[in-house]
Amino acid sequence: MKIQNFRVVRWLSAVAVVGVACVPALTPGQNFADVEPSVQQTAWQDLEIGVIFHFGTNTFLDREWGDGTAAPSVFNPPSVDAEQWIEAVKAAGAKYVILVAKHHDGFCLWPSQLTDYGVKSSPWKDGKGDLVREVADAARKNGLKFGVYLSPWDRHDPRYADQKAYDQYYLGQLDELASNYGQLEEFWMDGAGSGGHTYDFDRIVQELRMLQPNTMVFSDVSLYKYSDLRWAGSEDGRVPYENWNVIDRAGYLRWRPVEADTPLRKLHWFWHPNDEASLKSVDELVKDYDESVGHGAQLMLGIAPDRNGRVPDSDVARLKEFGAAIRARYGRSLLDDNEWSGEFGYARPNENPDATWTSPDAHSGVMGVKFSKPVTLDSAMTMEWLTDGQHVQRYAIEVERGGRWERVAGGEAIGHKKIDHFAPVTAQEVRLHVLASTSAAHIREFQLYSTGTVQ
Ligand code: FUL
Repeated sequence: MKIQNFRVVRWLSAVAVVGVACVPALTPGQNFADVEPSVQQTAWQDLEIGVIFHFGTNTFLDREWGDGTAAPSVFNPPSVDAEQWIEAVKAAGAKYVILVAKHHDGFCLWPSQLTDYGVKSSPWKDGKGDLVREVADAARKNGLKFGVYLSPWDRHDPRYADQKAYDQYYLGQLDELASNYGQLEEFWMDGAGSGGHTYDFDRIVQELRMLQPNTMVFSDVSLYKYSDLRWAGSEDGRVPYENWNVIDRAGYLRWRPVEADTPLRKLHWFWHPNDEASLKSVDELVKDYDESVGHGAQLMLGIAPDRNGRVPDSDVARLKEFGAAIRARYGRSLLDDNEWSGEFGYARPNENPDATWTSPDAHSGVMGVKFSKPVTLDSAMTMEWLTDGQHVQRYAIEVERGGRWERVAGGEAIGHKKIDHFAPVTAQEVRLHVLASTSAAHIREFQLYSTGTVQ
């Protein structure tokens, strides 16, 4: 089991050295800046974009929340193609996928031994299909991480009326998913619809941690006690700035990065007929990206395969356009395409996330770049190296004009990533000015862009 954000009182190691027999006590870190992420959390934050697939009886019945009465016979997609799903989301830049293995209607997309209500009673593949397996395999084959959503709220199973019996059932289903489908990157626990029902989540999460010690537990507000990452509080795919990784939500401080989920088709997680008009536009998706990833959060797009079992062409095209738009804006920076000198020279994060610039002063610092000739820029991207915690508390992006440094952007938190847009400005020297930091600032990447999209 992962126990995070606890610091051993320093003198205890000295006590241990002199051989005093005592069990070291753990004291919770009480300062925000002292709380550090787990290695799994920083690795997860590097993924930046994920998707969640909703597909089930609702897809065939034009519903968002099934009431648990749908006959398994309605689930009969003629041409499920998990590879096509994964290719579609990969084009958008997704690095991980979550499959809703069981939504609130209780219908299971894997052949659970604990209920007949699921694919095994459907005509799909004569009841021999296993969609969890197909999506997990396709994701991993294409280099994407895989995780599941297992709805606690179950509107079909009669055991739901008996809390103890249902806990046992949910635990059994969790065992199946956590034992048979390899490493789960993320496990979605969703409190939706559960008002009035009590679950033994202490036991459930303990079991999950035992079987999947590296999985990231997502939860909404009601289950924060257990979460390694947190819900953004809306389904907009946007996170208000500033966004800090350490928050107090269950009486103690913990590193809890944010996942901002939003359906690609506005308000619809499941596929509905004649619904193309609700597809988010490329501009809306880019804004989602800028206000989630660009605010140091994760963007999770909801994708809804249709009744054929494929991501519709319109959605495939939109995902591709979105991926292309992000690459066009941020794929190459002014540092890639111009000569410059200065305190840079780190690899890009995916090449070496641990190459950082550290401010020589304890609480502030300046790093800059001088181009060989003036450039026009309208955006900056800054990443903090978070392994030691989130330290920067105020910063500015400044350009040199007429012998003076002018602020063009800035703010408080940087965190995993901060994207700043500003009116186009032409300058030869640009710097990141860390104005306040709880200890030495660690900057992992600083890039400048001319996106041409900022007025
Ligand atoms: C919510 C659910 O109620 C929605 O149907 C959807 O699955 C969304 C991702 O989470 O809580």
